[in-house]
Amino acid sequence: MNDIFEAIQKTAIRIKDAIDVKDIGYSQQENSSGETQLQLDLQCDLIIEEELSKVSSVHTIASEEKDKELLLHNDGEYFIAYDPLDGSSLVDVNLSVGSIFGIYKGAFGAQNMVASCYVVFGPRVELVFAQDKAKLYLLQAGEFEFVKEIRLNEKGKLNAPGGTQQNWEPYHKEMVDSFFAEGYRLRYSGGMVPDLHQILLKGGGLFSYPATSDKPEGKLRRLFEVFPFAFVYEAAGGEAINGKENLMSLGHSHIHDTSPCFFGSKYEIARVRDVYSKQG
Ligand code: AHM
Ligand code: MG
Repeated sequence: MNDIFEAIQKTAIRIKDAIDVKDIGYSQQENSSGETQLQLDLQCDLIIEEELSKVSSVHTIASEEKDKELLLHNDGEYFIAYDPLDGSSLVDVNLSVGSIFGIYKGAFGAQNMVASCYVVFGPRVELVFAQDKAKLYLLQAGEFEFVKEIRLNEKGKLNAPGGTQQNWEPYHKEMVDSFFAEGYRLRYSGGMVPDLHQILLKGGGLFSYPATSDKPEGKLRRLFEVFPFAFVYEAAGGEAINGKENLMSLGHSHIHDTSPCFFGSKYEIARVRDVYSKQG
């Protein structure tokens, strides 16, 4: 597992460089020497593929940018699903973005997850790696240094409601409003990595991406986004559900399957469970 953690750190340093030097992320754009530029998220995908290819314990990878899984080492035991640059359109407006990694043993699937990791590319580069605990690291002078263990409070103050409000169910809107009525503050950038990171570091709150009329299965992908963050939130003492069930108890039938999802501290998730349990 340490070799995987080290490889992820290398990808983070290379992705940070790619974000910094890249002509702003439009695909098929020509650079100053007339070469076609690779879209930034595809470039990040290749960086991760290249670094994980060097780790013999990695059996197979699946990327949000690839249609199919890719076998790397027949003798490896780990299956890694990653989103190379989540929220990549936010790079163009200079907001934070992130990479997400779910590390599974033996096969992809929430029940097989053994570790999870994400990297936030903001004013600073921070990395959270979760096994039994969620640990925060900060990139300083080319090295990731351990900062602290992350623990959520029982109750937070932030509310990050995803999806288009027009397409929310009325009971979902009522629930979101009930938190605002209680003093919760809106914090939503449109990047799940910085939005979920903020809730984790500020002690708690709720991030939701519900089923909507246009996206009945939600938007966020189980293997690359939903399960990895569910694992981190549970390791930090929070909870993660799809409305009724724990996200980590869900299956998947395709690597790109999505799910409605709610991540938060215990108080907020209890309310979500209560509201959603009353729906059919
Ligand atoms: P992406 O994988 O295409 O970048 O989309 C994922 C992003 C998440 O980071 C974010 O939480 C969500 O899409 C925002 O969606 P919306 O604008 O519908 O709220
Ligand atoms: Mg994504």
